[in-house]
Amino acid sequence: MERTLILLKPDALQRGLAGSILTRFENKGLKIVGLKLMKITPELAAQHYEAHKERPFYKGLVRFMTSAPVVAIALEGISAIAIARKMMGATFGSDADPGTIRGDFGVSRSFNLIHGSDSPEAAQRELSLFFAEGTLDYQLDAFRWIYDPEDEL
Ligand code: D4T
Repeated sequence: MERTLILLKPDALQRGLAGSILTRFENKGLKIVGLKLMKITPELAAQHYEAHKERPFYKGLVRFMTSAPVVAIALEGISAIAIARKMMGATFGSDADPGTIRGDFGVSRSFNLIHGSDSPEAAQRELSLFFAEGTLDYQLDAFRWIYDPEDEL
């Protein structure tokens, strides 16, 4: 089982898409182990996007991410990181395939609705940034029907 950090960015919440996007992850069979509405501080944005510090879009990205609340979500599942990334689609809505979150809900080349960790190392780092208090351990009864225990768990 893997855990990954998802952020529903300010445009997702302002456009009333947070519920629709969360529903996609629930429908897929990913387990919610953390969920909160929060405002990202400039300090947290700087830590989260440290790798992009020198990129020309960095300032605008931090401004956007701190401009309004986001929904932070921790999801659990087998290959949760890769599955969530696939569901998100390509970075820009204009390039993302139909059927993906960015492909279905956006066209922008900067307001791209959602963030998802891109590796186990990134997931661990980002979960500790956004869920410093930890995520939840509990039994999701539906997992009995989402995974075949004989070959998957
Ligand atoms: P995130 O990190 O938000 O899940 O997006 P991606 O993993 O798909 O894309 P990324 O790391 O390359 O970019 C991070 C973030 O910066 C914005 N961005 C990116 C932008 O505004 N202009 C740009 O030219 C690029 C490359 C969008 C996502």
